[in-house]
Amino acid sequence: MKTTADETRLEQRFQQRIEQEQKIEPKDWMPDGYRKSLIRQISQHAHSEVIGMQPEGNFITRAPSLRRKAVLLSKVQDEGGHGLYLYSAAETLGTPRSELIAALQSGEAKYASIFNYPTQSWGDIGAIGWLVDGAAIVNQISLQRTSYGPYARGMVRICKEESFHQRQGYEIMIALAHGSPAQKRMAQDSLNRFYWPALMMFGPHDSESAHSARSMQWKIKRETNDDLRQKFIDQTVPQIEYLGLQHPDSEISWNEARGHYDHGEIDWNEFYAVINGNGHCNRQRITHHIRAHEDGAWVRDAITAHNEKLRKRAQQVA
Ligand code: BYC
Repeated sequence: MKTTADETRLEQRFQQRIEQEQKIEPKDWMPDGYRKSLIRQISQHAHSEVIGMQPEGNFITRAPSLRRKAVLLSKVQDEGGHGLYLYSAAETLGTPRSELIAALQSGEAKYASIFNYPTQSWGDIGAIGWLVDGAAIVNQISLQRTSYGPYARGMVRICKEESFHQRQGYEIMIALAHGSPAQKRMAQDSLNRFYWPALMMFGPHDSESAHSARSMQWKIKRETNDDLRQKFIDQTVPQIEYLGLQHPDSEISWNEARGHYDHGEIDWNEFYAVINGNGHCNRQRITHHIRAHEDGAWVRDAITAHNEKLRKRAQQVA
């Protein structure tokens, strides 16, 4: 049995490895809190990818051309793939996928608040690719350096795909913003509705963030919520200017001394209402997930039966 002194030594050694930028791998010793925090963050990240398929999936049958439809279909499929890499990464920490999915469906586990907003127009598909995937990339580039090996490696591939997603969204916005007056109005309306929720994707202010301090110490997170949000705000200003649209934040202004844009405040009441289950689409998203999951039960059963058959055959041969 391990004594407290053994535990302390293990923790010190663990933290030393983190400081030396060594990746932590599934079979390595890790503090319980590190394991729990990773399972929480990686599984919520996976849930976000999968639930995030719904708002865009809503427009696959309504895309304005065959090309747009093919691109959107492929993008939404990519998101499902990201969910699968991330569930696999979470499973390496010892929690089966069925438990992770049960936590999503019961409301115990969160997913990104942004996906509880409805998609109302084709412009929203542009705004999601540009702003939502754009915000996700800013976060995920930093997560490529996260201390847990499987999560970091998953992020490298995800970032490559997200960069295509961001461009497809911005390309839609360029077409609309430089199109007819009605199309330009559509682009502006989508920007207005998705800008603030995109900023909320980075989480609460650092001063309010329950997990940031520990996660930064363990290098699960490499940059804080506010620092990442500022990066996104700064990169988005010239993109809005290029589109010739009006910035949704009337307080946005360049601060020469800080070398960053100053900005208005997020509506935090709205943020907390949405993450606590009271956004426009929370119930709809989970109901749909449960239905799709139940519809897919036969596929999981078939895979289990097939694996069992292979296992028995291998046993016989042996
Ligand atoms: N929405 O202490 P904090 C995509 C929760 S999908 C909901 O700062 P942390 C895409 C937080 O979980 C990419 N909940 O937490 C897919 C915590 O609650 P719990 C999604 C939020 O973990 C399809 C509490 O608030 N990306 O790209 O240190 C189509 C306190 O927060 C949110 C990721 O998931 C939120 N916005 O930092 C298109 C990135 N913010 O767990 C696109 C991975 C906070 O105590 N995750 N909460 O119940 C992260 O980087 C971090 O988990 C966060 C939050 C920055 C999100």
